[in-house]
Amino acid sequence: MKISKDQIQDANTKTIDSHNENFSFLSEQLSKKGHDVSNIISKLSKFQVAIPSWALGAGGTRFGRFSFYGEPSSLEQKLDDVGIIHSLTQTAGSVSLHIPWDIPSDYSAIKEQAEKLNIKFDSVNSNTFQDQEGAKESYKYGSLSNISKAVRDQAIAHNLEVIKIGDKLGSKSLTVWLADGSCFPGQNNFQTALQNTQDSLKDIYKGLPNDWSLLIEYKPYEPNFYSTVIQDWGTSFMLANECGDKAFTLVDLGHHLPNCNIEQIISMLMLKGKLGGFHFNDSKYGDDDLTVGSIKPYALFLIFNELVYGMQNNPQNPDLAWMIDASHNIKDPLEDLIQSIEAIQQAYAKALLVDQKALKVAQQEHDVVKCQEILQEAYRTDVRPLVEKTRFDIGGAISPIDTYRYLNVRNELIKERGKHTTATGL
Ligand SMILES: [Mn+2]
Repeated sequence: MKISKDQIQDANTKTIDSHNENFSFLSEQLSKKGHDVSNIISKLSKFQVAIPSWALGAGGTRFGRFSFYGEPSSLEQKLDDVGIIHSLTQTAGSVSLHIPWDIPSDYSAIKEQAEKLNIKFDSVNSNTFQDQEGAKESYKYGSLSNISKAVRDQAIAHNLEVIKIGDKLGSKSLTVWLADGSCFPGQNNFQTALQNTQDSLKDIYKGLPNDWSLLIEYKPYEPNFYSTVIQDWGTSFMLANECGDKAFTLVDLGHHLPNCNIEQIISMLMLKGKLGGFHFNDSKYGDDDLTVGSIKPYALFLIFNELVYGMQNNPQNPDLAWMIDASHNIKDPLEDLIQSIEAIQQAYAKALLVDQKALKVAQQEHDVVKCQEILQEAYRTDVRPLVEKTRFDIGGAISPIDTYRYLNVRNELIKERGKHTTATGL
């Protein structure tokens, strides 16, 4: 199924009048406060976030998985789903593939399809957290950190293969997330595991094309419950520095222990020019992969405030690879992703409203109350008409979720694909 421009325009006619009313009110208010509304809209319209190929089917837990009907069962169908989200939001113009779940059988056909849908190939993700059929070595006790050289070599070779696949598609970065670690004290020697990981990453780094980046993701626990080799930003930062200029840290919102100050981590990494990628999701307890902004919207805003500050003040930091890394198990995955995109755009818009000059003055005067007021003034602004206007101007839906339902997208997909389909890798 593809959504046409006419279908979106038709759906927009239902809400255009109330949207115009809301937007002109907000726009006037913001202009009076000295904001350049068209500049904010222009920044918002340029923001694109990648959709991971594994978020298009219903996710599962270790207790079970409940399929969502009409799921994509091939890479082609996954691209079509990203195309649907992109048509509605005009903000999801890239896909992040997971290898070996999404190896194309016909590269030129896949590239042609992506081009028609106006979708680019973002970072490619390697997988050494599960054994593949017919693999000689097992990752049960780790991959890049494994005590066995044969296992490490297999994992390195896999990553080099992923780079080759990504290169054929036009990707420009490799994301490495390792499940490596231990479940019990004494199981691993911490230093050996870290040293092996460092050496393996260096071997992968050597195979990186010149215009590529290596993004090193960290996570404190799960699937290992005693130690994880790359458990925090500091370890990732250290490994990236050891690898070289093309290696960066990737921050995933769900990969932190409770109450961690993620915005401060982002700010430090951007100052050092080492924040390479960013994965959005939300969580209450651990790596819950919930819809972005569904649990801690203020934290998301504070994070965006640092991202915006970094984008404006840290030319030493590269452009970020943005991706939604959520895969929930009870919602329609496409609606879930649309909600996430909406939350990301709202947080970005609010962060763009922070009066940075006034904040600097208040900080210099140690006016703590004023500092908080400035941030909350931006946070408490209802920016929804601004986000709607951005989407409308670039050909998207004023209300993507309503339009998705109005066009009966899920039923159309079930008609096309059948009820009981399962996305690869899930
Ligand atoms: Mn992630």
